[in-house]
Amino acid sequence: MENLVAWSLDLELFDFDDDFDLDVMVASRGPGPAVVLLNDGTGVFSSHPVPALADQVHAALSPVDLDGDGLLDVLTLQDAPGGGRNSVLRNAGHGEFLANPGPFWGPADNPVKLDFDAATLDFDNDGTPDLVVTGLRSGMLDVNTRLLLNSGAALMTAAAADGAAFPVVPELAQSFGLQLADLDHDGRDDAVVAVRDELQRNAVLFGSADPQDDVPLDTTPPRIGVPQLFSLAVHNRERVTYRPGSTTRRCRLAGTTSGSTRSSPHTTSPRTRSRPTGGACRTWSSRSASRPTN
Ligand SMILES: [Ca+2]
Ligand SMILES: [Ca+2]
Ligand SMILES: [Ca+2]
Ligand SMILES: [Ca+2]
Repeated sequence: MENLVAWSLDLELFDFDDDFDLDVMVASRGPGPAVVLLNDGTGVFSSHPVPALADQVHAALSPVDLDGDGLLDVLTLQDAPGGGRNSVLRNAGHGEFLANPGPFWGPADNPVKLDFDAATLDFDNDGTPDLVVTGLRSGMLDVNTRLLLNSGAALMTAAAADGAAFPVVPELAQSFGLQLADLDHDGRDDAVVAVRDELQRNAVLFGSADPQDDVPLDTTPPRIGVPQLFSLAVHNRERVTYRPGSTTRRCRLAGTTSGSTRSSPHTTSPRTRSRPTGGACRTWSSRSASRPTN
């Protein structure tokens, strides 16, 4: 097997080119940039050069739709050998990405750090994925775990408690991995932290409402996006043709009956009807799961 990356600390499977199959992105600490392998839909992968990654090496990556356009963007962490700033690669569709446009993550909220992982949650319940990043503490008082709020156009450090999502304690000085979930079902996100310190155990921190933590209740249901629309269509035995930034066509398959589909209580749309008549296709906007445009 060809060795494409010399030093890699992360790998993600996601749909890089928006054609509904899983592709591979491999982080690289160099020499050489990250590697993207596109899936042809049958499990055969081929290298896909990405100009936005050409000058970049990084420690970790995380796919997430930051700007809410239905296309997965990519966060990259430590974009330099030995540590650096983080970046946002914004998905422009069809496998093309723009490096930190705007900038989406400006220098003031993106200092040079030794970040090794990022996890998302909608901390402020405004429908946008917010971000917690963590990594190695570079000094006694270095805030190595931060909460960043996402306006949909930029990431900004949360104002609360010097920007720390977690306390600056020795136990969390070498955080290498982070996952967020509501483990105790109290409506507040909790955190599981992987620690690279032989003297410390991995940690679970429970979100609480006390003024020091101030983790709010999660009151916002997940948004319906294109993947959910696709899965509804599969359930209804329909064929879906999706073009990013354009329209989505849904066609009832021959020999099937159509019906209405209720969304779950956790979706934003109370009901999505799916009754194409006479076998005809219907076209939806790619931003809407429930309103035919013609
Ligand atoms: Ca793909
Ligand atoms: Ca996006
Ligand atoms: Ca948010
Ligand atoms: Ca909880």
